[in-house]
Amino acid sequence: MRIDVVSIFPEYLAALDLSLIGKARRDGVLDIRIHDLRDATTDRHRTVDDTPYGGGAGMVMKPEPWAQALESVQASASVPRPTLVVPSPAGAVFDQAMAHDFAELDHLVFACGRYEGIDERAIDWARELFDVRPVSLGDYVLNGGEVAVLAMVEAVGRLIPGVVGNPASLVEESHADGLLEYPVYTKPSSWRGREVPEVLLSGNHARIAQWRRLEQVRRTAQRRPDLLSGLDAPALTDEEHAAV
Ligand code: 6GU
Repeated sequence: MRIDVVSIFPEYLAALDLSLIGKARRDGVLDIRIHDLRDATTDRHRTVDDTPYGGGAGMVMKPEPWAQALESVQASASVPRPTLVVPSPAGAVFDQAMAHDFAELDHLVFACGRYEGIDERAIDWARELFDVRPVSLGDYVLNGGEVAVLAMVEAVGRLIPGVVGNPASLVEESHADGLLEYPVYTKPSSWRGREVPEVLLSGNHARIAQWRRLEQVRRTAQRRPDLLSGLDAPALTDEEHAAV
């Protein structure tokens, strides 16, 4: 999979050299290219922003550096119309389903805005070359798209075959089945007066699976009731229903 990130803070994306994503890059599984938006400017000061028409606080990113940077990425694209993700608190909320959708694509491009955002004409213009997707991490405000890109590249990248060593670990995790993950424990079985739940020491795999599933339902009802109402009714057994 090819991923391009355009940013005025390319150093922010250095974290993509680390851990499983970094290994996948070195192995050639992920082709991640980081670009400095200022390289697409032509003036002496490498200007990327200006004051907003209509007034108001803050600065707006000028459209031309974005057009130059995105045109140059598109010229070497691996598909005719790559997907352009524009991180923004005004976007559709990113979730595991969207991560799976993005993981199916051959080429993802991220345009990291800063300040009050990117001149809307640059976003509209980009629709000629890209499938444009404004995407938000959730209902809070970050200073720019870089941290959101780190989160999205990790969420998408780990779904690409060859990035996560053991694909089974993708199956039993939060959101894989619409529920939160069950609690986990490791040795010692008794620690500072706290015991590992007895069922997990029983060796009875059917009982363990049943317990874990019940804990998933309990935890989801407690912490994320919004997720339970989205589940199909038959997804819960009578006992699981009784637990919530
Ligand atoms: Cl994707 N970008 C910015 N700037 N702020 C955010 C966000 C994205 N998601 C939540 N807040």
